[in-house]
Amino acid sequence: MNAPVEETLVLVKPDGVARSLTGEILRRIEAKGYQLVDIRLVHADRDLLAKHYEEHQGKPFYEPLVEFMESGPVVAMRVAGDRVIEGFRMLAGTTDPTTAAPGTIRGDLGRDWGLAVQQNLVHGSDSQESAARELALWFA
Ligand code: RTP
Ligand code: MG
Repeated sequence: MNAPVEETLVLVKPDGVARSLTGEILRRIEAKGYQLVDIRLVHADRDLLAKHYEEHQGKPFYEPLVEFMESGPVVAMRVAGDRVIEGFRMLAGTTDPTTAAPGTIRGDLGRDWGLAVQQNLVHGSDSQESAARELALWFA
């Protein structure tokens, strides 16, 4: 029997929505061959963000990260495909947009703005456990 198709949570962060890059980001996801299963615009509150970023609580960038993420709407997407968790993180590129490889979302479209936290356009779940937990939070 085939394994069920994998799903991941993609967020277009407030900087991506504000810069009208949602369409460009979704275009890259679809062009890669992944399938959009569900999508919603969410203005996340602190409670949701605290749960989403619980692994980062206590780190120096945690508070600026939560402030950034609640500064405007985000677009949450449920995206499906074989090995989509790893595949989307390759599309996104590494965390720091200044050094993310050209060809990636962060490398092509992001840069450092000298702010307290990396504004890097997108989030993608980093494991099957994270994906299940995060999809349940954002698509409750
Ligand atoms: P994400 O969770 O958003 O997909 O990104 P990631 O795995 O590449 O990065 P992670 O280590 O999980 O960090 C979560 C988000 O926190 C912000 N961050 N800023 N030193 C910094 O300024 C710093 N470190 C992390 C970024 O927005 C990062 O995506
Ligand atoms: Mg992460």
